[in-house]
Amino acid sequence: MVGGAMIADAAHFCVVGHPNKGKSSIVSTLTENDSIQIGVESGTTRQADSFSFIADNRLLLALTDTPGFQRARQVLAWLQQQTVAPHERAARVRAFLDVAEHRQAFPDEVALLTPVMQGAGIIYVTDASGPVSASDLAEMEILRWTGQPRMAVINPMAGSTHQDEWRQTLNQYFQWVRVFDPMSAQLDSRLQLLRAMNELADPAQQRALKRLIQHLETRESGRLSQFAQQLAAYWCGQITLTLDAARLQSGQSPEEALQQSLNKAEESRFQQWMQQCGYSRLELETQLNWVKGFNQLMDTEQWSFWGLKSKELMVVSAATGAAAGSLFDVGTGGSSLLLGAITGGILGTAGGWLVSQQQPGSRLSIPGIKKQHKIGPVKHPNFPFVVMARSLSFLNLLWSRTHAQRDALQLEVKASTWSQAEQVRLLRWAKQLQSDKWSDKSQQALEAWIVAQLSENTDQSAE
Ligand SMILES: Nc1nc2c(ncn2[C@@H]2O[C@H](COP(=O)(O)OP(=O)(O)OP(=O)(O)O)[C@@H](O)[C@H]2O)c(=O)[nH]1
Ligand SMILES: [Mg+2]
Repeated sequence: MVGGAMIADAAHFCVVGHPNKGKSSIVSTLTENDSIQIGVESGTTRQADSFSFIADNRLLLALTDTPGFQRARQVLAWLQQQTVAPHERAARVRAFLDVAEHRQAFPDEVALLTPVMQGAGIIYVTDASGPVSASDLAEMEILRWTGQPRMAVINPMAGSTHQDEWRQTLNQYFQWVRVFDPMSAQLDSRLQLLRAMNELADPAQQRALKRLIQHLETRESGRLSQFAQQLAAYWCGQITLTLDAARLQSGQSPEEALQQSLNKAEESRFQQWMQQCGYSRLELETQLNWVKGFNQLMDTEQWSFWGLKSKELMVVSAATGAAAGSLFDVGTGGSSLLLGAITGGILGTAGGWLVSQQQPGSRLSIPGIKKQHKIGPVKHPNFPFVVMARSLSFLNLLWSRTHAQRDALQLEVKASTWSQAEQVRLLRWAKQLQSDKWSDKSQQALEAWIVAQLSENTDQSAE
């Protein structure tokens, strides 16, 4: 049941096992739901609850998260009180559920066996961190008595030191046994699990699972170009962002206003990506935890972490300014730095270099309000790097994350890892944008470069 309605034609599996073995984490990753409670303490999940994966308005998969087995040996003893032929075992489990007192005596077992006996398949979760105990065996035996399709997952959360022993035992009770880590499972291993569910399920559920597998595959291949286009559009928007000076709130400095708008644009872009990937509550952190308020684009004092250090910046800026000269001709610095905006030293703190106030009639004025002064765009040569590094980093992390991971996102420093030729390219693109020389070709080249950056990361995380 999901939301009180019977699940017709959707695949339905119940995630069961000992307390605190990562059951909820698995449900969270497979249904892409980061609102499911996961906790270090045993007994986080107190009642069975179903979560669904809906694609194109169709409920394709329902997973029931359950509390862990608490009294498996006693339940098995009750089941075995009578001599029961193998074909009568499922009926015996039903009889167990029909005894009203069992709801008080065995609330967790009743909660997890009820959906199974209503037709759900079983995903049994263990971390294989200790030897197989008598109560573990009782759990597996009870599940075998249900007669429902059964698969087992070893969640390697605590080293899984007894994997061989567990694997051999699980093979006796389950039709499919694999390692699955809900914290790091990329699409490939999720698909592997779904394909196994597909093999075990009945024909109606198989249709739903096939549709789900196809949906995930198509979505993944579409995401690369979708994200690249979105990132390119966002970057171009930030590089050329200007404000109308006449609309400044009183007492607000042009720098403040522009910084606010740029921060907002980043925040809103990040929020949209979060939503697209199904995250409802992600926090942004940095690897420099001791610096407070370090998580906004326009924390300019910290730009050298995301962007380039002063020396690198000097070299790359000079190379970009020197049209036909040597790429590394630092001697052309000063006058040929990006857009000629830097005169007082590249690493001046937030101040005059950040903003150019254009005169009426300048190229970047918006038609209709040409007479107004424009604030922006930001001309510091590190700005294009910082915007790109932060957003690429955010997207990479988001993409390789699973919904069971609940720690804050820690952006990584990126711009300095790009080759000097790439850095020069980025600055040239920024320069073209700011001088109105942007072309479709530049746009395509920028998107292709972003695709390469994103693919590099997804390839690495799949290894
Ligand atoms: N390192 C690591 N930790 C994990 C993994 N899976 C789960 N955890 C952690 O283990 C703890 C328990 O995870 P849950 O998913 O809540 O486990 P559960 O089986 O639902 O627990 P109960 O609801 O209490 O029965 C949480 O702190 C998780 O963050 C894993 O694959 N690796
Ligand atoms: Mg749980």
